[in-house]
Amino acid sequence: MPLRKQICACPLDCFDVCSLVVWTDEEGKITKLEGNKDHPITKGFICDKGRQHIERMYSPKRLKYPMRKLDGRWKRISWEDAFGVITDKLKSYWDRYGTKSIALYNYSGSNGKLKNIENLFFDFLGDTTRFKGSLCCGAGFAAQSLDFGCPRYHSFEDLLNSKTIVIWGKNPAETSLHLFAAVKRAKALGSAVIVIDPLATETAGIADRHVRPLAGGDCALACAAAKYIIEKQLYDKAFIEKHTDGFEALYHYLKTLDAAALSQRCGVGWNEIVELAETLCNSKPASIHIGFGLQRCLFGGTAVRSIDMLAALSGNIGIPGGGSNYANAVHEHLVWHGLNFPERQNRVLPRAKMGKALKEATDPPVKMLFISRSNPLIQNPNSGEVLDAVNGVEFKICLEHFMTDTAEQCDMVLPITYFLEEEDIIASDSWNGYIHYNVPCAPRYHEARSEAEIYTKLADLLQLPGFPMRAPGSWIEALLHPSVENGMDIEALFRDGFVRNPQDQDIPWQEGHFATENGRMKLIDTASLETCLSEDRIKKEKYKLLTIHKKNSLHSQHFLNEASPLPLVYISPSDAAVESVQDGSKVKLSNAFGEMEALVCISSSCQREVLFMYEGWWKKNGGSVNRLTDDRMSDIGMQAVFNECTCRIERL
Ligand SMILES: Nc1nc2c(c(=O)[nH]1)N[C@H]1C(S)=C(S)[C@@H](COP(=O)(O)OP(=O)(O)OC[C@H]3O[C@@H](n4cnc5c(=O)[nH]c(N)nc54)[C@H](O)[C@@H]3O)O[C@H]1N2
Ligand SMILES: Nc1nc2c(c(=O)[nH]1)N[C@H]1C(S)=C(S)[C@@H](COP(=O)(O)OP(=O)(O)OC[C@H]3O[C@@H](n4cnc5c(=O)[nH]c(N)nc54)[C@H](O)[C@@H]3O)O[C@H]1N2
Ligand code: SF4
Ligand SMILES: [Mo]
Repeated sequence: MPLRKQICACPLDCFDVCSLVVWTDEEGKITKLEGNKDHPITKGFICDKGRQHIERMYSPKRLKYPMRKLDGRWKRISWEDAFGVITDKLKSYWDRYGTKSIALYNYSGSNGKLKNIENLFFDFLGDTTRFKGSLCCGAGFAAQSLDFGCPRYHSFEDLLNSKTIVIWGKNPAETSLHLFAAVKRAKALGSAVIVIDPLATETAGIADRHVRPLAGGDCALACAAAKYIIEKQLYDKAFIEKHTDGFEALYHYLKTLDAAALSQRCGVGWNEIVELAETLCNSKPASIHIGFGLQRCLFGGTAVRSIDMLAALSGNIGIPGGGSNYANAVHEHLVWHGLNFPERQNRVLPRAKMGKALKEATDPPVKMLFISRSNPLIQNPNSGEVLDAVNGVEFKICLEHFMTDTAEQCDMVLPITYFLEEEDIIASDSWNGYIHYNVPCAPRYHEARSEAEIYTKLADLLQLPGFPMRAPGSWIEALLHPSVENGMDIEALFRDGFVRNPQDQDIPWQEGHFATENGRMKLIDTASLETCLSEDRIKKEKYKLLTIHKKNSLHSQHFLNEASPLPLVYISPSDAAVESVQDGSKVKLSNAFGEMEALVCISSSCQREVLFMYEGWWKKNGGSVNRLTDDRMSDIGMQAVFNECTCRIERL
């Protein structure tokens, strides 16, 4: 019999940030979890990953105790011993090699804001080694920060005002179910849906028009459409004049570009380009929804900026039902209040080059590595090199729920509480403009502890100078203080479990004032366009390999129970014939970074010479797709370029 009902939010790094209703029985066990009907975005439904939370939380595979690897075997240890070993190691490496021999690698395993205590601890520890840059959305974030001052997303409700909805390099049918539901609702009410994606995704399945550019062809496509708009004098003169900088140069530059060359470069016929341009200008308002997939390439920043330019020229910025929607940077106030941070000269390594960077960091070498909220051996580019580099570090600690491939390579694992066992604030800059409050709903699983407890304890044992000692509850207060100052209704947050961030707006930039230095939108410069458009696009290997996100897993997390003996690779019917492979054929994929085995799935979603795989596969299923991915970085934003990957395919 369900007894207690509480409201929590899903902390997975997903656009939707669902509000959950959680039921706990007399023994304190969670028995039921469902989508909150009262939350304006969740609207009472959640995805399979959300529904699996109870199963994962009580999974026998969950880490129960701190463990240490000794002579290659895992041995249970007490928390006291774990803290003893960690503080001894910290002091010893610190004395022998300096604080920069100690590194923190953390990423996106949870949207819990209190989890950032990891960073806080390291800030007070000393000048250490940290990672910077993005595996996720960095190029586009940097792009919109240049263009608008910061990325902002139109509200969920405002989508219904769009006459045209353009979903560009985004696959919400798999990655954002609530956005997808809203798009379907808008379509039922009469909006036209255009999907721009090299793959025939499930999202493209509902489109009125599916434009299929070559991967990496978005800048050429946007420039081609912009050229048409300029030459036909269709652009929004009033908006351009009043609110933007940089038009004059663009106007002349776009005119000089050759239409046929642009069309060839993006792989989209001129008629289709014209149709896109006409629709954006004549079937307004048009909202563009730019995905994170399309900016994971060398010119990812330029691609997003060129789409922003197109949205501006067509007059779709700052109007109801419009927007060049990418991310929603409204939660920057969720940071600690009243702390005097020490000035730091950390050694900063690029996240996208984790393997190389760790190997090259020799003065001093990294001797001790904390890994938290992440699975870099699976998720980071060029994962073969990441494995080598991580193995080269003397002492590695992983804070986890499960024995992932990364945890398995470490010397100590610490069991972390599940979100339903801890207090936290949940918010994400990717879309949802609400702030959510989580209360502990159930007792902890075995000996799991939260990051807040672990790092506070370590700071105490080390007597870290200046580290602010607080009880977990008062961390939340410090975290919320700046938002309260900013107008957030804290009573509503604690009462309902969520509250809209006052920074979140239905129609960003409606008043014509941008967050840039001079308040005007900055149109992309012609030099950036020229560099991107003149890039040599010769493929290193025959097949382009896109590695995309899967509906039923958040990255590697839900591959925990995956049964397939090998990862699946999707190939077009015509390429399958060329390579003499059938459904289920075992193949080897290879390139200069590495090789892996996979099983073939023939799929008409693929274009000729474009393969796709889902990211997230574990070693037990044949290993990470990132053994093949490129560890260079995008033009801006230090973004990993997973989708630059090309490979050969060979039947085994
Ligand atoms: N179920 C589920 N949901 C998730 C996630 C998950 O792992 N699983 N991850 C979350 C996270 S962290 C993120 S970052 C987001 C990602 O969300 P999305 O951006 O929606 O997802 P991706 O799969 O990265 O890529 C989207 C699309 O980009 C297309 N694409 C690739 N290259 C190009 C290109 O050059 N041009 C164009 N036009 N399209 C291209 C791919 O074919 C793919 O269909 O999803 C979030 N939501
Ligand atoms: N080839 C390819 N690779 C990609 C991508 C791609 O599109 N293609 N996408 C990239 C993107 S967009 C992203 S965001 C990254 C994601 O990269 P990661 O963040 O490394 O990915 P996850 O697999 O989600 O790993 C998170 C881990 O954190 C653990 N975890 C969950 N909650 C907590 C917690 O509260 N505390 C602690 N300590 N741990 C917790 C989970 O069990 C899980 O093992 O992957 C990137 N990798
Ligand atoms: S993974 Fe995303 S869609 Fe699923 S419950 Fe969590 S926030 Fe909602
Ligand atoms: Mo991401």
